Amino acid sequence: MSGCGNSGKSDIRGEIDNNIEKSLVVVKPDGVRKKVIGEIISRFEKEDLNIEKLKMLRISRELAHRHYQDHKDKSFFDILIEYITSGPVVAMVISGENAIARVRGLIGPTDPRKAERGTIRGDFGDDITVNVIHGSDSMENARREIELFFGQSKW
Ligand code: 3AN
Repeated sequence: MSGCGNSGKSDIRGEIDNNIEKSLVVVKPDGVRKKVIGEIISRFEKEDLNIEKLKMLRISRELAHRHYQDHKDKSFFDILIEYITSGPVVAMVISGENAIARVRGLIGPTDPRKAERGTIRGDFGDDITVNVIHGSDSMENARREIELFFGQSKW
């Protein structure tokens, strides 16, 4: 690294040295309906990931638009918003070494039909929209999403 220590990285308080990351995970409405919240949390805990924060909420249309802002021009955007706001979800902050990639590995690819058995989407997902769970795909998005769901907000 550049020899600047943790200067400029005070927001993560030196955790970068151990590759400790945080990921926003959301069990989507179909995951709640399918009664797999406990099973999903258990899979993360068995891999020694930490559940730091957790809450159940109904995602508003405003939060949905902000969370999925990168997809706003996609053909599936309206369907995605309908689906993610269709029932309660469980949002969590999960932390651990390389948590972002490890969580994504446990979740599996976006399309459950391409996901292996043993991954969360492979075991519980229906299709590319109704795919059980969200996990942050980068540190930048994780920070943005955690602030959206758990920051000083009104949700
Ligand atoms: P991931 O959740 O695997 O990171 P993204 O970020 O590309 O996938 O997409 C966000 C969400 O949008 C997905 N979880 C899925 O519900 C939905 N989605 C992605 N691609 C499609 C698609 N081609 N058609 C319909 N819905 C999609």
